[in-house]
Amino acid sequence: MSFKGPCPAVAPALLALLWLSAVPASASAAADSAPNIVFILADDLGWNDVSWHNDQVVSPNMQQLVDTGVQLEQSYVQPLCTPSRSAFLTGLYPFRLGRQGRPLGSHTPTGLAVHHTLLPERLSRLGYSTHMIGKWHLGFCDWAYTPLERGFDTFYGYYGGFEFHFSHTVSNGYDFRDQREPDFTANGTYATHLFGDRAVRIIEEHQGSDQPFFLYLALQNVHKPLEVPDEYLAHYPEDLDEDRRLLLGMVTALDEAVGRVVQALKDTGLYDNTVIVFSSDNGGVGMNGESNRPLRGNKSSVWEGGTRAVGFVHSPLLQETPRVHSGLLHITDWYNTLLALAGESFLPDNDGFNQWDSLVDPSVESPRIMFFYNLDYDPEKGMLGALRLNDYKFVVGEERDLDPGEEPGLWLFNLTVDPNEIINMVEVQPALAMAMEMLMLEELPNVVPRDEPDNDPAGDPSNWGGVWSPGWCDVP
Ligand SMILES: *[C@@H]1O[C@H](CO)[C@@H](O)[C@H](O)[C@H]1NC(C)=O
Ligand SMILES: *[C@@H]1O[C@H](CO)[C@@H](O)[C@H](O)[C@H]1NC(C)=O
Ligand SMILES: *[C@@H]1O[C@H](CO)[C@@H](O)[C@H](O)[C@H]1NC(C)=O
Ligand SMILES: [Ca+2]
Repeated sequence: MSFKGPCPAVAPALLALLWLSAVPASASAAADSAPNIVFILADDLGWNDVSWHNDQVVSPNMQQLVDTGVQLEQSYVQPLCTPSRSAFLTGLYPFRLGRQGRPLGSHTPTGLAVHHTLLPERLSRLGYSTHMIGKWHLGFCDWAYTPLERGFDTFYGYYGGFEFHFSHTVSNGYDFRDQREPDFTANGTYATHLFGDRAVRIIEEHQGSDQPFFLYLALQNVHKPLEVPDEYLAHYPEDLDEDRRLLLGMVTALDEAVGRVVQALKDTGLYDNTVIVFSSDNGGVGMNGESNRPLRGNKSSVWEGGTRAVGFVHSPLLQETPRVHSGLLHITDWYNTLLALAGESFLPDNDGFNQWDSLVDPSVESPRIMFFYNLDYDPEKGMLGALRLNDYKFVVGEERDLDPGEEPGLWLFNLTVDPNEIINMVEVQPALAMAMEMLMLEELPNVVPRDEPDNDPAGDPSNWGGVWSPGWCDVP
């Protein structure tokens, strides 16, 4: 089974390009001792919400990592939480998993299909200890869907998609666990502080150990509801839009947690052999109209504002830093990239590429030239989604964030000259538009229908002592 195979119906030039992209990834030689991996995923952090894109933002710790690391400027994710997290942990496009649609709700009786081996399980087989902190959002109606059954040795955080940051409740239930047990001691403490504390503790526990670790730190900030301890607001002018000020305060709190992780790595002597990756899971919601500026669109859409993520890699193992990396990278790439880094010599066949060599060495180009922003089929609307091929992006049927009077249709953009998706080239380059549409149509038979069963009241916390809990669905 090959997911990257080219399609015979396209022009020969395109075909040649695609063959290039189909060369199997090879694992690079692992470091003398496998490095520790810290993967930090921010929630709903927008393009314009970090200090390296907007000097109003106070994020000095992350800025420091960017200033001494590799800033990712062409790093793409899915438009929403559950799809991005599914892609990260499987190396597969969400449309292969039925997860290309809406994020999972806490009453939804399903989860990330259990027959896929997730990244932590593979790292575990390579000798890593594996830790997950923060937001899961890949299903919990049965224990089989939860982090400790999917390859993580430890879990500290919440199962759902969002909740209040101090009370750890959403709707009528509490959602916060340490391993498998509800942890009521978290009640009243800001989640990002708790997650920072736990990350520091895990790092300290590894001091002096020969065993490498993988820490997946899925921070709650800056997802709504907008809540942050007052101290972080002091960094921003009082006359700023109130929501904007809260959101930026949440960025600064997130930044502090990142800084504490780095300090703990340095204090324990683990820093020199650690790779830190940072990414947002999707673009900002854009309620205040500026979080992804100047990109078009917001979270939930395939426009750049929803999918072009802020991110960086920082590690003493990287060469010729600082630098800005403009090679194409997709969230499915981390699976094979991190496995290669961990010393895996037989990388699985999935939608991702091993990007490690291109991240380490500026003379190595990204192996990726194309990716699907999303792909889906709706019986009434037909094909939906977007495809990237080198400079070009082809969009089908997007309904969100349209200009006044604009209808969902077909768009073609040369992002190299038009990164904000203003000039539709469909009429100017119809052959290219058609070839890209063909590539999407060819892939359409591989789209697994959305796995979106109706909510099940059996999952309601009123049946489970007021806590969102597993145990109320069947696993197919
Ligand atoms: C959390 O603490 C508040 C204030 O003490 C209390 O009212 C609430 O019931 C607690 N929540 C849970 C789930 O224990
Ligand atoms: C989303 O982004 C656009 C910019 O493309 C902005 O004008 C709009 O207000 C945003 N929409 C929402 C729903 O926040
Ligand atoms: C996209 O625009 C850039 C900048 O003008 C140009 O160099 C490039 O050739 C264009 N891409 C294609 C494939 O036409
Ligand atoms: Ca998100």
